Amino acid sequence: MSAERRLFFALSLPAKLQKHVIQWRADNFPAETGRPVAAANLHITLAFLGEISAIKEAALTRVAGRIQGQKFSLQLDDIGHWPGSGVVWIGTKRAPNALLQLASVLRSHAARNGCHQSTLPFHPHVSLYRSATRPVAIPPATPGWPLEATEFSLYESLFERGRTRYRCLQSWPLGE
Ligand code: 3AM
Repeated sequence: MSAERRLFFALSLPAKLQKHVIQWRADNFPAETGRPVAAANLHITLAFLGEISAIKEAALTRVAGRIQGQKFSLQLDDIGHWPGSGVVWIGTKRAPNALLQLASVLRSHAARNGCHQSTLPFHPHVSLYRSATRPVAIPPATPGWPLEATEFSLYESLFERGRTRYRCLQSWPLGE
């Protein structure tokens, strides 16, 4: 029997940037804001696949390996709160085309392989808090950290001992 795994494609944040973000979050939000996302779990989701079979996973892994995405850089200079989903996030005011194209191609391949895709437009973001359903005082700006994306990855989402952990299964380089 092949177990299904909960998977998603994402961009990771370098460890140094994770530390900066976590420190800034601690300095700018009260502890009761919501459930803080662990430093190692900070990422930008490109396409959520859901619980999928090994066969679908293999198909999507093959597709990912054929994508000829380009490297890009962005500024993490935007911030917001979505009370409906309870997410406080940082993002970018100017999403590079290469990022939008990469997400679009991954999401359309995911949909073609039967992974339901949200009808909401793609809004690249790093979730900082979850379960933030009460009003949140949003700081006026982030420090505007730069993020260089040179690869994208497939992650497995695991729930172990009451905690969510993301395990990187495979990464693919982005070209010039
Ligand atoms: O960290 P973010 O918010 O970018 O919200 C979940 C997280 O993205 C999202 O997948 C990422 C890894 O868990 N996610 C979880 N369930 C989802 C669903 N049913 C979902 N995205 C869309 N539909």
